[in-house]
Amino acid sequence: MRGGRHGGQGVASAGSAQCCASSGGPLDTVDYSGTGLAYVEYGLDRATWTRYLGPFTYPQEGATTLYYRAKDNAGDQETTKSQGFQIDTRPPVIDLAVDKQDYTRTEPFVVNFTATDPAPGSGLARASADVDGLAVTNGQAVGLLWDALGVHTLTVAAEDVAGSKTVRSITFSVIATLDGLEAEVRRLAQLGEIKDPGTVTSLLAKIQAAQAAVASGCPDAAFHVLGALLNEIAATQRTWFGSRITPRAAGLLTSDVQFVQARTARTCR
Ligand SMILES: [Ca+2]
Repeated sequence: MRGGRHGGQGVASAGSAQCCASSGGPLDTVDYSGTGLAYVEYGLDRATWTRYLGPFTYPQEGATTLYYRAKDNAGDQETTKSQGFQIDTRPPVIDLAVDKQDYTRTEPFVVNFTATDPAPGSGLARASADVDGLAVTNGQAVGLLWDALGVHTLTVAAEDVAGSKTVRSITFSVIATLDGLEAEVRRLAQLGEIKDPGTVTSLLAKIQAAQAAVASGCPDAAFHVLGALLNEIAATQRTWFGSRITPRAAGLLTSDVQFVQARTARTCR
């Protein structure tokens, strides 16, 4: 920022750096005396002065005031000026966490993060979050019913007033379990994705049979019951039974039953 009053002496002006991320600042000078500029000096108080030789670094963060003045070769010294600055050298801090690593489809994933700008800083300007690129808000319960099995990512981005940015991510997984399958069938029935009450009853019976087999220490039986469950789901997609489970629900159940089956040991103890 070049400026200053017009008088018979050297005049210095400070570069504007409100809420700057950088801790340096220029001082421009104009000599109106015709004798030439002797020097410009600056200080953080009105007592200690440093000759200005070029861009310099501020020693402190937060709100600070720069004092500066010029002197020409005629010995005229400018009245001390000052410029307020808000110096911010640290980016925002993001804390984020997941309640647990693995979620079944019917369990809500709750977005949980904090974003702050370390004091004394310029303050937090904005923060945003997304799960796999879809915007979410802090505290939001994100439904996972139709998400793919596997790893998903919560990403949080924050920016302070000075323009410093921080991005952090954390991952969680959507998995399938026997108990989760039972809840999933019930949820899909509530949503009308499984339309036939008899099909709901039959699917639940097989899942419960598999649960009983696992509970009795015989996962081999569970493996075969899950195979029968897959056959039943596939059968609903043939023309004759096509209306009993929507194709997308059938695809979801198939992938989840296969997921559980693959993790069910085939050796009966
Ligand atoms: Ca900051």
